[in-house]
Amino acid sequence: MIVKTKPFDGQKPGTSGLRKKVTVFQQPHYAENFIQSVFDALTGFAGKALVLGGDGRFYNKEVIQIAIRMAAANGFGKVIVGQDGLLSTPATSNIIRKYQAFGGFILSASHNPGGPDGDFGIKYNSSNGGPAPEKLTDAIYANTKKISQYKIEDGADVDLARIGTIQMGAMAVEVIDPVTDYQILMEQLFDFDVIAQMIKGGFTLRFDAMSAITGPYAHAILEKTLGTAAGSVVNGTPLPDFGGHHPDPNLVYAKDLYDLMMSPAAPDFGAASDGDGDRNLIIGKGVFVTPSDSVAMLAANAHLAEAYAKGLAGVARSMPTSAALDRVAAAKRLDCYETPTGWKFFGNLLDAGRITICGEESAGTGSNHVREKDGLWAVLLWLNIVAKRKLSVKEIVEGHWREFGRNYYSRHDYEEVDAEAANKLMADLRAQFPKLKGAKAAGGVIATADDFEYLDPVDGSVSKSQGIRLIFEDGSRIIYRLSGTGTAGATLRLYIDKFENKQLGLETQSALATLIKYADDVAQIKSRTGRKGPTVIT
Ligand code: VG1
Ligand code: CO
Repeated sequence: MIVKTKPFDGQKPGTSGLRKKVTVFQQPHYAENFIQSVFDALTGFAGKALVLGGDGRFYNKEVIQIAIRMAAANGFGKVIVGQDGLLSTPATSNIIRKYQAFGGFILSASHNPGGPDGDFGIKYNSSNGGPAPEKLTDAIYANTKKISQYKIEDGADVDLARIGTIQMGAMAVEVIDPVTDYQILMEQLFDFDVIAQMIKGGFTLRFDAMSAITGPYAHAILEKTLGTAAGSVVNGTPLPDFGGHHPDPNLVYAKDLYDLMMSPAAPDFGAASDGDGDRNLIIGKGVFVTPSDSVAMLAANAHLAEAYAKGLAGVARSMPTSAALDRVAAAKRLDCYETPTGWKFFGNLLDAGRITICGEESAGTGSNHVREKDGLWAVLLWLNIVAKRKLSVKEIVEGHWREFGRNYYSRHDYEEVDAEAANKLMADLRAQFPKLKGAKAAGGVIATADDFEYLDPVDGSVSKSQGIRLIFEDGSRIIYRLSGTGTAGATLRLYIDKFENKQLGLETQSALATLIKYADDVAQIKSRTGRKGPTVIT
């Protein structure tokens, strides 16, 4: 049936899909309008397959049913959906690729909180398994502003608890186990025997699934297959409100894990993932591995795992991610690309075979095995490396710093600040930065001051205004940008990166103190936002 509707506030393409408060999505026709706006931006899907899944957050169940009915009415031949409407982001990417689907929807607001007062989101991924590129998100956004109708089938809800295939009109609905295909892929990439041996030998770990989607995957892979002790996966049942927590694996929201890992009772390895399973937090006994370091260390050691034994084609990092990866690339003579924030920018490089491993400072790491960042993949690669090298995480981290030097790195988030004040801050910085070039500041000289612009080397597209950078002569960097994933006010992110090859054991915030102070002086963050300090420091 065809339902008449009106253009709606579909939001400019963000870092990752459409993200809004649950209460916004609950407005009549809201989810339908967005889904139809996506379908209207696509061509050639008649009779093809669409993959559907979500991270289990509040409203997942409702929107999955809407999406199935709309896929049928719009002429898809088949929907492949995770049991109970569940699929992690990397698992969705894998299923799209493996079954050559036309694309897929992931229902998630990722690391944002869930529940009736929390956030909801819809991401569309294309046939390569990756987030819709900017061209497509622009077209979707344009459709949201002119939509007048959507197509949806009538009828009862599909029973998503039962694995198997049923028909909805001319369309097949195949309900699959969310874990099986993902686990098969992981077993192909990594030396499960070597990891299992290490675990048998007494290696202990804790994985915190944060009551989000990775629970079922971690139970199956870590506990049941690799043999970690029962209970080593905690918060392993996906809950609609994530147990009231923020499913963001950082030092604030995964504090219990951090505290454990710094205590005498620490297991050998600690890790966590986010709402939709694409992020990873890695903490060794007594050592937190910053995500920027983690991608560099994984790139340096990846050849120890089966899938990467032949070496890497190249690597990439998002612009605000520390330059630790660049040092590994230089030593190994690999191309190293610098992209804007957001996984969609890695897609072309991966598809073109120019890179094998890539990552973001926001705890996203991944490879060419799918087209999304992948939390459990990073955990398994770390375990594979630890098992092969027979060293602790701490020994690997410290050895890496001795070999490559250390990039002290931190991100300061000012969450949900007044949007107008944040926009003004950025506008004033943009007006000011040409004057900063050549300035003596924070004990150094500013060599470059600009607004990051990316020229995609594969398709030639240009993305402007991706963050203001102050780059010092010694390579230290201060970066300011506004988040594209928040749902209330604005979130200002300040990133600080400083290379050091002598003093390797400093405390991060003190090592960066001069740069941090200068960053605030230039942008007047505290006075303009009215905040005494950042909401989250990573
Ligand atoms: C944040 C991170 C970015 C990440 C994005 C989506 O974006 O900084 O690195 O790709 O979230 O991650 P922003 O625009 O808020 O800085 V996920 O795990 O929320 O899909
Ligand atoms: Co995520």
